[in-house]
Amino acid sequence: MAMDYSRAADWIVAEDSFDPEYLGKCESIMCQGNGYLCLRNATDEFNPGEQRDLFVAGTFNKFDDNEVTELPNAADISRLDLRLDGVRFSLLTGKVESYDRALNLKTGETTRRVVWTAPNGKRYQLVFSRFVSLDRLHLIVQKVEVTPLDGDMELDITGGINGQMNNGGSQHFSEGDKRLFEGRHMQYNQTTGQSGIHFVFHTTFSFAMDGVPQDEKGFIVMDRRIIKQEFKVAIPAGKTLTIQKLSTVYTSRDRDSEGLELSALQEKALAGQKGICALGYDALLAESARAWSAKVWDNVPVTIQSENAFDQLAIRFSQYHLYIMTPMHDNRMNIGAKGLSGEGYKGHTFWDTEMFILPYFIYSAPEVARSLEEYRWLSLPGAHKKASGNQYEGAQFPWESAWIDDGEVTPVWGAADIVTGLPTKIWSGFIEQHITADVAYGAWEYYQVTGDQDFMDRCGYELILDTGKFWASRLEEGTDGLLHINDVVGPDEYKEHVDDNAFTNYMAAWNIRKALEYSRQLKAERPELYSALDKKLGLAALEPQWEEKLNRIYLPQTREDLVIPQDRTYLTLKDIDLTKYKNQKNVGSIYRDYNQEQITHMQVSKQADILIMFLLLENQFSADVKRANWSYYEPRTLHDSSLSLSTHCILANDMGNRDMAYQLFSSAAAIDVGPNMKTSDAGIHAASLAGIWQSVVFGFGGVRMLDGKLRIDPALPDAWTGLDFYIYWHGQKLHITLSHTALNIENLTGTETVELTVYGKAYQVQGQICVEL
Ligand code: IFM
Repeated sequence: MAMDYSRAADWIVAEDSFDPEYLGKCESIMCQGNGYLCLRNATDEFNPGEQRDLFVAGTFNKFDDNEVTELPNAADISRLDLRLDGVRFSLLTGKVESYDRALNLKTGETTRRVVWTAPNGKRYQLVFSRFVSLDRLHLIVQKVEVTPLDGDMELDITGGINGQMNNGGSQHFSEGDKRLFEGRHMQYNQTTGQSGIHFVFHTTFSFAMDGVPQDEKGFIVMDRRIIKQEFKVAIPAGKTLTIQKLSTVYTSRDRDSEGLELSALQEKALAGQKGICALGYDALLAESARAWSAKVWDNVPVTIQSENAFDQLAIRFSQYHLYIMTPMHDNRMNIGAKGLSGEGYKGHTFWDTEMFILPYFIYSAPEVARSLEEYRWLSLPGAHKKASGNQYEGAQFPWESAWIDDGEVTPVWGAADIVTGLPTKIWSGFIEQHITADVAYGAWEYYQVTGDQDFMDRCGYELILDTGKFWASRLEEGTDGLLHINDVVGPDEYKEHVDDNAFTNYMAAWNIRKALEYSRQLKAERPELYSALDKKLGLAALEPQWEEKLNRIYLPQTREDLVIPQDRTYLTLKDIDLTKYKNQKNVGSIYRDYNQEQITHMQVSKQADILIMFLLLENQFSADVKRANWSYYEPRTLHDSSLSLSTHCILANDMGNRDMAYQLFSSAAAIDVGPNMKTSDAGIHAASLAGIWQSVVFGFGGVRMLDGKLRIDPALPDAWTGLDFYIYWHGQKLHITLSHTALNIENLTGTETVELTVYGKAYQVQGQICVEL
């Protein structure tokens, strides 16, 4: 079984055959959603080992005190049991004569075409299609077309709503009401045990024979946590029966349903269900496809001219997932590390948002970026709780976040320790602290690129000042008279309990510097806002502290060979031969030979650490320093986190190593959509997908915001002849077209002049400019 990229130019990601060993791959990469909900693409028929997931953003629930809160796996509406002339349809039996399963990235529709010979020798053609509407947030639509190929047939269809789902055994819901309305609309509701969120589901079947609607009467079945209908339909030879199943999900977490009694929510959801039933699959699909075009494909497309069609497919795949994973409708929610595509990382939000995903939205859909940073501002109470719980001041953001007032939700125990035989303790929730500066950086980056003063006044200044306050309290007095940040995990999670992780210290210093700068600026220019923030945060007392501490914070410096120590001990640790792990097929193989404790004492890195600093604080480091550190750390980095490759790709391009950059881009691009069938079982890699866009636009496209200024220093890989993309800068939409010899920038908005530099030369664009490269 393999992925099929032969229709990449037609926006199609496909698999060419069915293999029950690899169900997780397409369940994840072909998941469908709209940021409100997301349905994993488990096949309609049951398969052992499948992972059938339906998530609604923000509906977190904590099963019990031994577990952390997570996104509950809601009732399933996707399963359909079919019996063809009395024989259960299953690709594990009989013979699969032909098979094709495809995701059309342009429309968001998946289609699975099968010709199947049943064990009794009769042949059938089945086409399964489904989509989740991009703009009707509650809607999931399925269609199955069944054609007998050997004479008349009788088809039994069973489907409905199944509340027996769980998350790895944890059942998050209590059972609720079941009811059938008007003989066709099945209703089921369930309520989360701890957070008390009501979910109301409806599903409705309809049938047509060769396009002519049929009035089929179903037999209603109710069972424990299940409501379903059974239908029996005769299909004459040469005819095709089309089954449509339209489903909706509403929850009491929905902003426009807050405070509704369950009965009112049920009524509202039923009315919604009846409304969409009046429309059919094709009309709803066309409407959703139009929404995809308007929002993404006609608005901010990225076009790569290359002989290698996979590159174009990969960037479209990345954009597709960025929209289905992001709760654009509600600023109380953020993006999970696996989006909404699987149970991995429990739907929690990490630094992945600010460092990897946020830039996409800042430059492509600033209003979405604003919503993501408003989530952080709304989460400040949780950040205060975390800081004070650790005897610090200000806002300390949780390493993993869920609902806005949850605070820290990182699980404490993880995978097996091969030496002790115990679960490994996950220290990130306790001491991976750089996230606090990352959040502040995200807010600042949003402001610099958009100029959104209203956001800054309401949320941005407070985020930067309150996090600056945290860092001032976090610094530790050293015997050398300097201030240190001891006992942390940096971005490289293979190193635990380290002192003075360079990334953490530099980012903390950046955060404090920005806080001081803004505090002074507000005092001088915005006395009212300053006084409100001073009252909240005590700015007058903080300013002298910030100033004094900035002078004494320890920032690891370059050695003679220009290498900066990643932390106090990294460069003194033993080197081991990493060849085996560098050539591994699947990530994390080092854990098969060593435990975390042993890995902490070797010069081996999981992911980009110091190197991210060179991107964020680019102007602070010379090209020589970047090159020296790249050459030192990359050979010791296993890229065991999917976050690693895009950072390396962008830096490789910055250093002029275009071949290496392209190789790294190709590896990053392949993580989810690529041919390895085991990479995505627990869900797609959200940050890495955004990293593909960063590699293209920040890497090869050369776009960067540096100290508030736009810089475009492009360098295309040899494999590409052109690149075309759009970015927003201070409300102006720029269309950027690139070849190896020319850079064309058109200001499509044209209401203001955009200033930028290209390879050190300044330009102003209100209309269009062309720069020879
Ligand atoms: O945030 C990342 C981390 O950097 C590496 N482990 C996985 C996390 C979630 O993607």
